[in-house]
Formats: sequence, structure tokens, C-alpha cells
Amino acid sequence: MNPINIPTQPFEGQKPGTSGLRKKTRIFMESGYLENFVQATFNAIGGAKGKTFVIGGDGRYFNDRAVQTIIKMAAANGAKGVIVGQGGLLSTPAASHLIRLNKTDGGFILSASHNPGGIDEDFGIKFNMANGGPATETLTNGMFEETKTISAFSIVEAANIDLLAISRQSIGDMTIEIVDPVEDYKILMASLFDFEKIRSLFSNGFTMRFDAMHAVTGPYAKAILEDALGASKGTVLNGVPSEDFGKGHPDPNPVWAKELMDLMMRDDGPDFGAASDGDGDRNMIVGRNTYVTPSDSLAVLAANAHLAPGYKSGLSGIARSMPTSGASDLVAEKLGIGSFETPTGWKFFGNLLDAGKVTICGEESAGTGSDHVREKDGLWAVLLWLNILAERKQSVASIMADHWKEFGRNYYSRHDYEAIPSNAADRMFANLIGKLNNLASKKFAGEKVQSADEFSYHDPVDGSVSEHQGVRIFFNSGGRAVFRLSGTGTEGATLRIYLEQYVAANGDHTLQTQLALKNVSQAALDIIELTSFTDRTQPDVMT
Ligand code: VG1
Ligand code: CO
Repeated sequence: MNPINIPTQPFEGQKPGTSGLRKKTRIFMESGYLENFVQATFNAIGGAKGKTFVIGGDGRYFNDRAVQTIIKMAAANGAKGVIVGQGGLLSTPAASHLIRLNKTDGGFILSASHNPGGIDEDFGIKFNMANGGPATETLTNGMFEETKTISAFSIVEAANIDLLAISRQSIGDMTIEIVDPVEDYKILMASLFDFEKIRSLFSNGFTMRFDAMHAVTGPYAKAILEDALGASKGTVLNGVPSEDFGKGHPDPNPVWAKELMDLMMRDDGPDFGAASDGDGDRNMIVGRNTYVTPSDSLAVLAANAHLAPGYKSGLSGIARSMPTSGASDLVAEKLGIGSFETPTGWKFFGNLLDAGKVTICGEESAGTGSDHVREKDGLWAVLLWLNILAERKQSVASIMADHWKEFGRNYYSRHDYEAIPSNAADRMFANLIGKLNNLASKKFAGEKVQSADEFSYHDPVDGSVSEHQGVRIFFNSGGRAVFRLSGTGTEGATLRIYLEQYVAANGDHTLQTQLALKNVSQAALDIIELTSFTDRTQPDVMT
């Protein structure tokens, strides 16, 4: 069981500031690639000696082999123990919970989240820290530095571990605990929500469909929604995790969860629908004939959270990512609690949650969560919605209408332009940033610019500063356009344009979303000069 040190070379791929690595699966399968990331992580945290880690992933192609490799590397690096989800499976929020519950030194989560899976698609790995949250920028920068100088990685030669049996095994002195991926997470959910109330909602005929998109939440949703809460069998669609997610994108939005959307838009459709992404940290919420934007979902959850037992004493504050609409700010204002605007990415919420400044956080990309873990949590959001629906006994549509009547409506949409050549995207952004100071008072498509800036974040807890976090354009009309380049794509650059238009409480809340955003949308395209830098005229995905 002696560790062997295998020489390797500094490697490219890890970007500073990103909490993980996402690449084509075949790249991860090259000898030493995954190993380099894992060793760089061990080095950056000051070694693995005597430490414990959680390991699991979303079940995509190469998940099982990667789990075996990490176990053997942990053993070689002197780790004391690892906790592994049965079958190598763990959703991101469940991994976060296991890290916290067992007070481990961190965990490796294998997922490229919403990116498709398979030998010709994407694979990913991320490291979460002892608080259960994504590696902070300080640590990811450290990992990046390690990747530049790494010269060897350590691994033991040992037989593969049996990942299927709930058991305690060992390699040398390191223990390997194979645990049920769902059990502890289910107990946590039962401690936050009124399962009895939700059970009676279902027994009174309330209907639901949950689309697990062939990804990791299938087993969680079946155990919690169908088995514990009594939703009828068949409530969970696409509930068996598959290596290629049924060849789909496990991205919970109206485009990729079209089957569910079509069902929900029927007058005889279910009362409530939801979908989750590859690693289970994001959610889409939809009522009969009613799509709820993630930004609105965050606002509604925050405004009603006190109806669930886990939040009955109220919230300490609300945080949202910058591109997320201002709907949750209005709720925070009314509740008289703090609201925070952070850069895109869950890692920025960690300090606020640890410091007790916020209870609930969310992103426009359908990530919502609370201080129960340090990750966004798809099923948590679904259960909080169910708890609220069970208490208010109203349809999703009427809850939304009430909400807008009280707070006004933030019409919202995100337009994505995928696989733009990286150099064209870089030139387009350089041009945009170069002219930001001259935009105020100029008119585009009838929208007058009030102000424009590049967002930078000053963390109120540790004082760190994160710059270049996207461009914001505010219009006099109450509209806003935000531009960002995705950090999670694996092909060229993905431009995200986020569009928002506020209509006050006494205004018209019945407009079609894209129509309500027409002017802001055209103004955004004119400002970024999309057609002079690319050949694109239409977004690839609109959510
Ligand atoms: C996207 C989303 C962002 C989210 C990130 C990770 O990032 O926009 O809100 O935090 O994915 O989510 P980007 O850089 O491509 O816009 V997940 O579900 O991949 O852990
Ligand atoms: Co995800």
C-alpha cells in the first residue's frame, strides 16, 4: 500500500478565480489530468495528512473512475478517512451537508452541473471547503499557483473500492465510508419543512411533476417527494441518473425542460412543476400555466419563508447575484432586513452566510438556497415552495399575482449567445468597457441611459475585492441590461445578456415577458454592437 509518486508537469486549464475545473471528458481521461487537479488541491490546502474528505458526483460518464482515483490519491496523501456517496453519487447540496455534518476538511464534487455528459461531452470537478461551500478565491488562486509548479502526484496501487455496498472499507490506514447519499439530506429537509402539512396537501389531491433530467436528483426526489411526502408514483420524471443524462442538457430552464413545460402549460396539467440540474443545486419552478422566473422565485421564497418551520423566526437578510433582478431587494426593504448584491457564483454568498448576515440567497440562473448548507439547493427550493403552497392554499399563479400587486413586477429574461469565438468576444467587451463612461444620457432604442459601470464587489466580511464582474447599464425607464461572459462554458465564449424592466405595483403585470423587455433588449444589442463583432442575430437560449 505504498504511495507512488508519479512525475507530472505544470498543467493548463484551471483558471484563477474559478472554484473548479470543467473540460471535455476526454481531456479529464488523459493520464494525469484529473490527478493534477486533485494533487494541486491537496497541496494548496496544506496537504491531506490526517484530514477527512467527502467524495461524490452527479453520475455522469467517468464519475465512478474519478471517484476511485480520488480515493487512492487521498490514501497516498495520508488522509485519515473519506466519506463517499453510494455508487459514487452525491448531489452538490448533499455533499455540502455531509461536509458540515461530519466536520470534514472539505470535499470533492464531480460534476459539470448543467453541461451535458458523456465521453464526448463535459466533465468537471470542484473542491468545497470545511464550511461546505465552494472554494473561495483565495484558495482557488492558491490551487492555480500549484498547477503552475506541480511536478508529481501521489497515488496508491490498490484494488478498486466497492462503491455499491453501504459499508466501511479501508486502504492502509485510511477508512472509506460508503453512505446512503439521500438519508442525511432527507433528515435535514424534514427539520426545515412541515412534512406533515405537505403530506396532507398531496393527500388532498394536489398534483406535481418533478423532472430530474436523468441526473442526480432522481433518487433524492423519489425518496422525499414520493416516499416521504406521499406524492403519487410517477411524480418524478426521468428519475434514474444516467451517464449521458439521456443525451440532454440537465439545465432546468424552459428550453431544456421542454417536456415538463409543455405539460405545465396545459389547462389540465399538474398544479406544480419543478426541475433540477445535473448536480442538484439548481431548480426551475412552474405552476399550471405559470412560469416563475428564478429572480421572482427568490423574492417569493424570501417573502413567505416564515411560513416554514425552519424560518419561522424570520430572515436575517437576503443576498442575490448582481445579474439577478431587484425583486428580492424590494422584499428585503419591506421586511426591514439587509440586502446584498454579489458577483455571479455561489462562493460569494459563503462569507455572508457564515457571518449570519443573510439567511436566503439566490441567482437568476435558478440557484436558490439558505444557511442550511453552503451551496444552492434545488430540492430545498422545491420543498419551500411546497410548504408555502400548503400554507397559503393558493395556486402558483395567484401567489405571483398577489406578489406583484404588493411589490411591483420585475420583468426579466436572460439571452445567451453560445460558442462565440473567444477573440471576438474579448474585442466586443473591450469596446464596451471602453465606452462606458460616455453612455450616460445617450439614447438607444428609445431607452435613455441613466448610468453604466463595471461591477466590482467589496466583501463586507473579509474586505476582499473582486473586480470585472460584469457590465451594468441602468435606464431611466427603470430598465436594466447586464452583460457577462460565462465562466462555465467549455467551447469558445458564451455571452449572457440579462434584461430587466420594473413595472410598479399599480402597473400592468400581465404583459408577455419578451414584449415587456423589447426596448431594453434592443438597446442592449445596440450598446454592445453584437452584429459588428459577431454574426449573431438571435440568442441560442432565452430563459
Ligand atoms: C452559471 C450561472 C451562475 C452559476 C454557475 C454555476 O455560471 O450563470 O449563476 O453560479 O453557472 O452553477 P456562468 O459563469 O456560466 O454564467 V452550477 O449549477 O454549474 O454549479
Ligand atoms: Co449545478
